[in-house]
Parts: sequence; C-alpha cells; structure tokens
Amino acid sequence: MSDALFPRPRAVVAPGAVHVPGWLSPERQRELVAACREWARGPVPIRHTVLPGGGVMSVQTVCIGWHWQPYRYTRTADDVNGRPVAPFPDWLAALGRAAVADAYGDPAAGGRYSPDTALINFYDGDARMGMHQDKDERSGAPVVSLSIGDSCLFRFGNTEDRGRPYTDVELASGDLFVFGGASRFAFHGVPKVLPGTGDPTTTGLAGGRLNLTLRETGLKEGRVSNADRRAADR
Ligand code: MD3
Ligand code: FE
Repeated sequence: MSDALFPRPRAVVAPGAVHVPGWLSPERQRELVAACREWARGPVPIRHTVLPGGGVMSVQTVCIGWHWQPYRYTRTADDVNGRPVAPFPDWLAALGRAAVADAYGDPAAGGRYSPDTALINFYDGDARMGMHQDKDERSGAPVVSLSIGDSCLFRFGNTEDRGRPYTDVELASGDLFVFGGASRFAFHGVPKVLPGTGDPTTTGLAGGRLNLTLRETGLKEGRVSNADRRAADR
C-alpha cells in the first residue's frame, strides 16, 4: 500500500519552503505519469541536457510552455530539435494554484499564481542533481515541485553558497514542495535517489523518479534570454 507506516505532517522547512507529504492522490499521480509519458515523446523528446562546458546532466528533462536550456528560456528547443515545446495546459496551472493555496494555507496566494512553464525531470537509479539555484526566471513567484515514483534525498540549502547550512528531506511519491518568498533563490539539489522505493502499481512508473517543477518565467513572448536582456541593457 502507498500509505506511509507513520503519517508525515506538513512541514515548513524554511520561510516560504513548505513540504506537504502525500499531496497528490494515487489517481493524480497516474494521470501525471501518463501526461509526462506523452510530453517525453515529443514534439521535443526527453533528453540529457548538455551544459555549456560540455558536461551532460545525469537527469533527463523535457519542458513544456517554455524550453529551459542552460541558462535561458526559449519557445523552441534549439539545443534539441529546434521544435516549439508543447503548450502549458490550463489544468496544470490550476493544479499549481491549488498547490500554492494548500501549502501556504492562503487561497489568495494560489489565485495570484500563474505558472507558464514546467520542467519535467526523470531520474534513473544513478541520476542526481548537484546544488544549484534556479535564477533564469524573471519572477519571484514560487516554484511548485511534485514528486512521483522512487523517493529521493533532497537537499535544501541557503541563499549564499552550495555548502552548509542545509536541510536534508526525503521526498516520496505524491509529495508537494513549494518554494517561495525567502526560499525562492536558495541552493538545492538531489544527492541520491532511493531505487525500489516507489510503488509501480500506484504510479504506473516501473522505476525511477519523476519530478515536475512549475514556474512563472516572467517572460512575455518570443525568445528572450537573460543573456539577450543583459546585452540589451548594455
Ligand atoms: C528550491 N529539480 O528542476 S525539485 C530543478 O527534484 C530542480 O528534480 C529538483 O532542482 C528535482 O531545478 C528539485 C525542488 C526544487 C525545485 C526548484 C527550486 C527546489 C527549489 C527552486 C528554488 C528553490
Ligand atoms: Fe532547481
């Protein structure tokens, strides 16, 4: 069964960082897995992102709404196959608003939230994500994280650097995490996945871990990158 042996309560990990275990119903988890399977097929296939220095991420990623490539958002996946990404559906924006409202206990905060992109990450047993900040968005709106499948060790750090102090949290299938306010630009990462901890019958995922992050890019149209804006500002 998917019920935890001991219930895990909602936890405010830091100001603006709220963990809500088991927020997604089993049905919702299966629906999200099915939707992610489709997005992983195209129009832009899921792939290992290549970093500017030539490194290859161990995580596989597909984006909808806007395409993230290090370190900018575009409408077309110029580092994959050049095609426009799939649209960001209204039902996913509604899920994001419900997530923010529930995590903060503040329906108005949910109502203001209007995510326009999702990064969908798939972790096999060996994948990990180093400590980093998400700062390519031109918005201070919260990031909503939804986890499905195998559990992971998630490391939530500070806004200064990759090191201590940080808090380690286990993220399990169905967990919601909202990162807003003072936590929005904190360093964070996934040091390891815990293979075999997911329930394929509940999720429809045979193995591995799926994470969706919903974000507001703060971008309007076209292909405007932070680099372009910095150049335009000069
Ligand atoms: C805290 N993803 O896609 S989700 C990412 O599990 C990313 O795939 C991880 O970090 C994953 O950028 C972590 C939790 C998360 C996501 C975004 C954040 C935490 C965050 C943005 C700001 C602060
Ligand atoms: Fe991140």
